[in-house]
Amino acid sequence: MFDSVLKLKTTYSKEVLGMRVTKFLVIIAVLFSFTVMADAGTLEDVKTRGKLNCIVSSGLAGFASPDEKGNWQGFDVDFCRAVAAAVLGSGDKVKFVPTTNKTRFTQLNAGEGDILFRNTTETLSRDADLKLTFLPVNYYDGQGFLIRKSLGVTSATQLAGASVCIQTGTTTELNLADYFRANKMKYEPVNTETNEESIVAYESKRCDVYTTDASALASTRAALKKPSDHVILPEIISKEPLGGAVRHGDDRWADIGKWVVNALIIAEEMGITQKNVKELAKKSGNNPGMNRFLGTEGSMGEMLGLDKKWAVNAISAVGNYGEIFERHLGPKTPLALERGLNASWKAGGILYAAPIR
Ligand SMILES: N[C@@H](CCC(=O)N[C@@H](CS)C(=O)NCC(=O)O)C(=O)O
Repeated sequence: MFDSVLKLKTTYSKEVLGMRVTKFLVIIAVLFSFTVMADAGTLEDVKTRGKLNCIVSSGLAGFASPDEKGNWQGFDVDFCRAVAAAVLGSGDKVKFVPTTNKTRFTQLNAGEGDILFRNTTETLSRDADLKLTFLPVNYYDGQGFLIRKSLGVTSATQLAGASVCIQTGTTTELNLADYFRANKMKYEPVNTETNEESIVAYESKRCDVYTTDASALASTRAALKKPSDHVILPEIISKEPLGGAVRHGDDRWADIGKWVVNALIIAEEMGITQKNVKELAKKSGNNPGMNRFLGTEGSMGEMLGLDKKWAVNAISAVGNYGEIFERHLGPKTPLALERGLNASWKAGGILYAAPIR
């Protein structure tokens, strides 16, 4: 090394050498800043800001909508609150960023939100082309049809020639085209940008039928003037695994989102609830898995770059997955949805989170 420096000294004048060193340092600095950018530091940004910016929908009762006092409520909202609680210690430290289907990914990629929970289906193109990292599925859904009973239609196969309300920028419009093509039927699309617009169009009979995720249809039907005049057809024409998402390029942040979702699911499996979590976390018990979860043993929080009470804080803020579901979507809510596929694998569903160990 010293030899080569000597050789450089003899070959180049001090000025040329100086320029080369400067150039070299600039390149190193640029490469370093790219590495930092690729590693994004969302966790640090959120901690410095003291708030999580969470991208949600513009309003879908049960999933994300502001109540009469302007407080956001819903299933997706609680996932935002759980992440905020795990990272910042309080489920209230969230700024909700309402988006349409069309703008949600651009807004996430532009940094207007740190994370997205917005009735969003994981697909290959959204991952590989739009560069989103999906978190574990938090609602297994599928696309259905809502129609006025008076039309006498009992199956989606009778929808040839129908006018169909759909929202742009969704998997819904792509599935609809596939379904009608495969069944050699024609339809007339009536495009809208939000659920609210779709409801107006549907109620004013600008479309015969409204299609979207079955969970959103349950929410929409409950919001209609006379829900019992409308029926959801039996066909489910697609798979819609709904989940949170973050931008590509920040693995640490993606890990945090992923393990918070897993923690909510695992808490239900373990019988850890919003009510008992603080008591359970007071001391180490003789269930090692529970101890790891509660942070009374091991260093799971530390590995994520979080406090050891990260999972306790998340559950204290919103409860476990089952509690969130019951509160916003379950049989006692206007949506009246059954757990179905979204039951824990221990109760006949397919919710199955990777272990915290
Ligand atoms: N899961 C599908 C469909 C999403 C979707 O259409 N969501 C509607 C359901 S009605 C929504 O969230 N609307 C609320 C809004 O308009 O802001 C996707 O990811 O493309």
